[in-house]
Amino acid sequence: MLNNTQITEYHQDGYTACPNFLSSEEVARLLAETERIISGNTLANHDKKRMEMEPDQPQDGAKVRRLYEPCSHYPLFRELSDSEKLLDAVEDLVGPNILFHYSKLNMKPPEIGSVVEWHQDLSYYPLTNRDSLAVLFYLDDADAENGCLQMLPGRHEGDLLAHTSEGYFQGRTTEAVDSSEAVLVEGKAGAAIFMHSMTPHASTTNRSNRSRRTLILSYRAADAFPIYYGEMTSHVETYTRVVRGHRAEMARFTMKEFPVPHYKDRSASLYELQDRSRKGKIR
Ligand SMILES: O=C(O)CCC(=O)C(=O)O
Repeated sequence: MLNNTQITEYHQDGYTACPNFLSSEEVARLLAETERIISGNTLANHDKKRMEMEPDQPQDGAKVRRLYEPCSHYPLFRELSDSEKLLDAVEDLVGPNILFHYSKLNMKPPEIGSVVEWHQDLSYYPLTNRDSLAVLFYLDDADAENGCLQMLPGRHEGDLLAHTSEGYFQGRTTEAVDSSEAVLVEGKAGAAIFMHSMTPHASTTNRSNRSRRTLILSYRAADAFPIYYGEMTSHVETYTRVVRGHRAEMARFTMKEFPVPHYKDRSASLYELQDRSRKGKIR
């Protein structure tokens, strides 16, 4: 359960941080399971259905960029996504009927960990209403050097920032973000950050010799339905499940209109999409 200050902060700023949400034992168990899952995978030879590697490393390099959908594939992660403590907190923010939406573990390995450019999550998966969020668990201490999250407080209200150029979705904002407004969300391992799906966020590359592993679980109100059904949506929707309350009989609409993400050629992971966008390949 969140306290009133945290709930108010979430609604005002678009995020709230809860230090020590996970105990050090819980963090250690999640990290041990992560090590087990990634062990033996290399850039040249890895399970492409389950993980994405950092591209800028030798063929025998073992630096993983992201684990796909850990809460659907591995029981220890699934247990966390179903835990009462976590769902109580999510209920405080999106209401009693909750859908698990997706999960990922961003590894941000030492000295290489890829940049994540400014974006709003809802730009990737437009829904009929805005009651959706991500819970970001730091599994390592996170600070400016190893690429902690950065957010623009109070920018979750109002219209979506532009993420499109020449008619195609770029996976990052295409209008300038005033980074002087950005707040660095530093935190110790075990902290949970509850972030609204409209909150602009980003992170730098990892310039340190420490990892910055962050487990991300997304939930939404059960009456928030996809309004754009592209390749990405059809894949992600196969993993959704009601985790509290009941499924919705009605979709709830709170917006008159919302931009849809037209992908050029094919959908891709955030990292790949943003990289192609930087190289001017999405036009
Ligand atoms: O890992 C990060 O720093 C940001 C993650 C993120 O925004 C995402 O994966 O959508």
